[in-house]
Amino acid sequence: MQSRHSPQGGTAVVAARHTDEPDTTEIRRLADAAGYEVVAEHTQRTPEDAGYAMGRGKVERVAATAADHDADAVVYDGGLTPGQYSNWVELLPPGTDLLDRYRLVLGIFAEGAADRAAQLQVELATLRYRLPRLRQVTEESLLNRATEKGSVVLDVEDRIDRLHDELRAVSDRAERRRVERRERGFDPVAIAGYTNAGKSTLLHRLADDLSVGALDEGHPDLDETAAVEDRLFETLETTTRRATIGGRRVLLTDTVGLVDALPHDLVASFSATLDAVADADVGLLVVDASDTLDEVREKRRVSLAELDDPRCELLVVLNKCDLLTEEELAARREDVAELDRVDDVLAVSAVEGTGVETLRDRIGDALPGETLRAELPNGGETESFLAWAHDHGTVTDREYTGETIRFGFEARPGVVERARSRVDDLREGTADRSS
Ligand SMILES: Nc1nc2c(ncn2[C@@H]2O[C@H](COP(=O)(O)OP(=O)(O)OP(=O)(O)O)[C@@H](O)[C@H]2O)c(=O)[nH]1
Ligand SMILES: [Mg+2]
Repeated sequence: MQSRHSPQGGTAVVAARHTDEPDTTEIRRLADAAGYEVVAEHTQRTPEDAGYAMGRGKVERVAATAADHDADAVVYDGGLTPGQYSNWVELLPPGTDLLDRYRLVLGIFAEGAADRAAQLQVELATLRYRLPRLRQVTEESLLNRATEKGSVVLDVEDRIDRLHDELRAVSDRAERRRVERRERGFDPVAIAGYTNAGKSTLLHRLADDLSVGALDEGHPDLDETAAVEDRLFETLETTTRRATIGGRRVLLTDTVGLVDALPHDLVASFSATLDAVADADVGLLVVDASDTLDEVREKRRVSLAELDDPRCELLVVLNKCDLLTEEELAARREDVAELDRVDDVLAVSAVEGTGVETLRDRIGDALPGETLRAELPNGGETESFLAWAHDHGTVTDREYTGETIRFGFEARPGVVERARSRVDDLREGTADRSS
């Protein structure tokens, strides 16, 4: 498939500092997702020059490599302060773009964010990133000579305020939508996890084939597609699809992936992911189990930290188990099972379908439910109530006795409460008529 992110394009030199073994896999993949071809890399063990985040000599070598390759960009695997940033730029060949991890990811999101909320969030994150840098420049120039630069800072601050307001309106609308869907008997289930863990693939596995179009028209997050691609940040908006699990109607939300070493406010800006998890009855934390045990641990730690202790039932899904031996899988299971916050661990292969039925059952068990048993007079009103019940939960053990219909009804607690009051009305109706 052609990249859905129009590439920023060009070639890049990667620079990374490390404490143990150099591992540039993730930063290279991020560069790739941003549309860069990595032509060279430089890594350096700990010693650093505070002015550069790496040794100055190393930065000079990076600059020389960039010049040799005529590279379009230099990518640094970490965050650069405004001061470090300008020190690097001074050493790099003129015209070379300098991207730290944060800018790189912002670039990917800026290219790929298609819906209004995601665009607002990207703009907000970008401005938040720029503001302290802008303030610094402004202060320096104000010291040197009186300028009008101060107004640029004010403009940015204003824009940030307005973005906040707009985003609040967007998230209020999303909140209303969630409440409405709950009232209609849908159980929200969120799929979250590190980028490229297989969230979208799992969504496809679990979701109904039915189009969601008829469900609630005009709700932009309802979608039949969620692209699957072996590229970081393939999914840049939350996507919601319908599923039927244990007879219950579920809305599954596929979220934007998480990634390590990003300032917390960037992650927080992509609040739709966090809101979806915060609101869910069940959260699936998808982990790429084909990573090494250390990576699994680290990515899971990052994910749990970012999700900020959700109140939902949390199931860890060890995905891609088709790529693992029994022992490798056992080691990963054991590791996750020790975590307090996790309610259960399940191994699946979203691609092959292994373990998916067990996962469905487990999700079904985790959905908060209540059962109501009732007996109502056989008749049109009862039939129409049962049609409603069927749309909002599961009707079980339906039994016709001639005069009456006996049945069970399972659904979310709030829905069962409403069913109970309708049942009472229908009974009272009979009582009125029979008296
Ligand atoms: N072998 C194997 N590959 C898988 C499995 N599940 C997903 N993949 C592959 O992993 C890659 C990422 O899958 P996605 O579903 O796009 O992952 P994601 O978590 O949605 O990723 P982002 O949207 O980028 O955060 C794709 O190449 C999938 O085909 C699995 O069970 N086994
Ligand atoms: Mg995805």
